[in-house]
Amino acid sequence: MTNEEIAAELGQAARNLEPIRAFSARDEAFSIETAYDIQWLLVSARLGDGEQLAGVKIGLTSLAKQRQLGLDAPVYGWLTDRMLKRSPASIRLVEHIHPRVEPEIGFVLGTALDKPVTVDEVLALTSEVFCAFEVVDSRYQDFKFGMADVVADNTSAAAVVMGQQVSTAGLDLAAICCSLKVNGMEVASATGDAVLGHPAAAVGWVSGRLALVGRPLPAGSIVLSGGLTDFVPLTAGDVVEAIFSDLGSVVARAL
Ligand code: OOG
Ligand code: MG
Repeated sequence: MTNEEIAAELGQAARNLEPIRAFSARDEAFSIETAYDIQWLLVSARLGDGEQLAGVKIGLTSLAKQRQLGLDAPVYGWLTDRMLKRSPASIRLVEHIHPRVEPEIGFVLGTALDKPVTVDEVLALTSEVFCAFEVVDSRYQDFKFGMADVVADNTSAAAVVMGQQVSTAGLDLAAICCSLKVNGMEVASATGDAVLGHPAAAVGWVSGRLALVGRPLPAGSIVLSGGLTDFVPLTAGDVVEAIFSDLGSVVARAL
C-alpha cells in the first residue's frame, strides 16, 4: 500500500467510526519513519479542512501506558484546535469508536519550541501548565496495534479536555499527585515523575524529534506530556475526574 492509501484508510475509519486492522499485521516491514510521514499526511488533510495546529501530544511516556499497550518507547502526534475542550466537558460516545481517557499534565509554550532543549530549558520556556484528560480513540480494532500503526494513526488522538491553566512558579511537576476517579471511586493514582521521571523530560524529548523533522511549535502551542496512569474506557453515564495536587481537577462526562 502507498502512504496515501494508508492515510486514506485511517481517515475513513475515523470518519465512519469503523475500526480497521493494524497495518503491521498486513505488512511486517511497516516502519516508524513511514508512519510519521503518514501521520503528517493525515494532519495536513485536517489542516486543509480548516483546522489549526494547536500543539503536540506525547504518548507512551509512563510505564503504566507502555505496559498497557505492550510498547516501549515514546511517540508523538498532533493536536488541532477542533480537538480541544474545556473542563467540565461532555464526551459524546456516538462521535467515537471506543474512547478512553487518561490524565495528563499539559504545557503552554511561552516562546517557540524550535530546537532541542533540556528539562531546565523546557521549564524556562513554559508559560503555564494545566491538567487534562486526553481522549484517545484508536482507529484500530480492539486497540491492538504496533508502534508504527499507532504513529500513523496520530497516536490515537481524539480530544483533549483542558483544566485551568496555572503558573509554574513554585511547582514541582515531578511531585504532583494525580488521583483518577470513575463515578467517585478512585481507580488509579500516580505522581508526575511517572512520566519519564519528569513531565518536562517528555517535552524535551519531543523538542528533539520536532527539530529533526523541521516542524517547530510556535509560542502559545500546547504540549501534552503523556498519560500518567492506565487509560479508562468510557461507558454512557460515566463521570470521570482527575484530581491533581496544585493543578486543580478535570472532569469528563460520557454521554
Ligand atoms: C496510544 C497513545 C498513547 C499516552 O498518553 O500514553 C498516549 C494510545 O493510548 O492509544 O496518548
Ligand atoms: Mg495520551
